[in-house]
Amino acid sequence: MRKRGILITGAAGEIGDSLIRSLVQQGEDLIVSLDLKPLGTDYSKKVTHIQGDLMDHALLSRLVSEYEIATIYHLAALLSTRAEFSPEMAHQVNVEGTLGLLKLASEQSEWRGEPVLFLFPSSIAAYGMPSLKLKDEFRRVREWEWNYPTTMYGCNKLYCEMLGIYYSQHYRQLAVERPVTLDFRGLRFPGLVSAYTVPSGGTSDYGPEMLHAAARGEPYACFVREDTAIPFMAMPDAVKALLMLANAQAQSLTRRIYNVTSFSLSAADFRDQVLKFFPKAQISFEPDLKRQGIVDSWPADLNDNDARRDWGWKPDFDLIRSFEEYLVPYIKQRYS
Ligand code: AKB
Repeated sequence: MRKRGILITGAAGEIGDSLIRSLVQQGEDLIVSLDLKPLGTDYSKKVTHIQGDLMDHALLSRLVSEYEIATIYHLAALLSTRAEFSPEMAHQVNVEGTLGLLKLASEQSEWRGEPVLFLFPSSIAAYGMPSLKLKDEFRRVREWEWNYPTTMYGCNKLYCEMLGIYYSQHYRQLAVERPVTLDFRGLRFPGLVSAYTVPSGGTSDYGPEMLHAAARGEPYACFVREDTAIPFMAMPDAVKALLMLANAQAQSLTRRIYNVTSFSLSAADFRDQVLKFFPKAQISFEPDLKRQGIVDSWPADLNDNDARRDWGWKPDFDLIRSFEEYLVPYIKQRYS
């Protein structure tokens, strides 16, 4: 008999680390994690880590021969800045990797006679505001607005959202018998900030980089202008959103892709928060015009009313609580 478990791809990344921690705390005892890298934390018998490539079809086949996968958290992705340096590779990982996993989840749904739950973190990068004037005018964007991404990563995320909806609702639509299809649910995240990990390869990274540099006592040159505004969220809320959406009743969902957010602020406001807790921090602004262009194309804020209405979404950490009760205490501990 196969063992029934949860699959987490990109498990050694920022979200993976916190998600596994929460799932283990909740008593999940069969988690299969997949990543090119080893896991940062040892979860002993709770997590079976496979160090390997998502694109390795033989590996995925072996995986499903051993495990009955009921839920997939597909976190593996090349983020926005890194993806611009190797767009075709980003497409391979972000799109083909997702497609392979959607196919696997579809087959598993049919085998089980029950939908595999497929959780997909998407991003503010799926939006593309055409100008700063419009960004300022239309601040809290809805899910269906301004879907004109300007980065490979954003294009990949938006397309994979559509693929997920296709595999959930229209897969094999011409077949005589409707197959049991997977249950795809996606979240458009703002920039995420963790107390434990520093992101790499993203363009919202200036926020967490500023904070971690201050905690380490290192100077930081921020690569965007002071007035640059995007939404952010503390990592525990990102994990909470994923788990809430995974546990939401299918009947209560009116969409498959939901915005979620916590607080929106400018890079100067972010600096001011950091200075409140690390008054000696040396933070300067040296905008990189190219990366600035990417952040300028992202909305200043997200409208997450649908998530609030459909499955009761509400962040635990607003700006003040994020810094006072999560980021600063744990970061201080980390670097002390
Ligand atoms: C990135 O900067 O690429 C990510 C994102 C906003 O999805 N953090």
